[in-house]
Amino acid sequence: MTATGWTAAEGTAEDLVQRFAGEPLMALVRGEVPALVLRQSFDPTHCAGLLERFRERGLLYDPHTTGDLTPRRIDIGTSFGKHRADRQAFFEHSASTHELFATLFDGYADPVSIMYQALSALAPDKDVKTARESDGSLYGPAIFRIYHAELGHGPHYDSVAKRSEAYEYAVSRFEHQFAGVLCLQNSASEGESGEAFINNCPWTPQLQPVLASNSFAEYAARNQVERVQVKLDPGDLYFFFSENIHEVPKIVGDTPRAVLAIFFAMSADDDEIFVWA
Ligand SMILES: O=C(O)CCC(=O)C(=O)O
Ligand SMILES: [Fe+2]
Repeated sequence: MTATGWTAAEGTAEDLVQRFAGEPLMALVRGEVPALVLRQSFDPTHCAGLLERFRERGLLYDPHTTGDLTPRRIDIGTSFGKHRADRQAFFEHSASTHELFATLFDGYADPVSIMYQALSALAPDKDVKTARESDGSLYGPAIFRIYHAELGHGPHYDSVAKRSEAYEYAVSRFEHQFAGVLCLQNSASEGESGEAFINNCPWTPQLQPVLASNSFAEYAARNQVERVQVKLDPGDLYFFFSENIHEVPKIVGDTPRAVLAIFFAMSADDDEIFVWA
């Protein structure tokens, strides 16, 4: 909380559409609120069930006891950022994710569909779809991420157009980029562990040296940048403008943080919203 009350907007998608005159996503871009939070969008018992399913299918492992023992994030899905350098391999990996997700949730509600439905409800005038190229190649639809101890994200922003400059990909055509995160499991530790902070500070080229020198915290303090932590329980979902500088404090303790994440992008004058991971 800050003196100016820059706080997340919570409610049903319909509440939020009403509150922001039909355009809650644009309210994020304009910095009116740091995040849109939709509580209990997904049944928490299904969150636990899905994690058990992943374990049974061998998709979860403890990086502290596997391989070279380097803690690393477990991704179930296709990360554009990780794979985009090799276009063909990226789309092949994405196709295998679509195949995996076709049966992975059997017996549970489909969390990917639930995220897409929530996003559609927040953008009633737009057509929300998995990002694709003109030849029909599909990007990965969403990604599960499991963060063990010591893992998080330092201050950064996400924008394919501005940060990655991946102009050879269709997702670069959009003006504004966002992220959505559904909490499946919190790390047990109290405090800052694993819960995201959003800064009221969209990236500009002037910020690049600040990020490059790892001095965003000092910059933010000097400039009294508003900063809000989004606290979630399993089943809660939040959306934010990923061009704002944001971070996920490192996980502390033995219980990993597990989420389902999407990136998406839109432009005011474009009928489509493209979603990927
Ligand atoms: O997991 C989150 O809450 C945010 C993740 C994030 O910032 C990212 O994946 O770039
Ligand atoms: Fe991010």
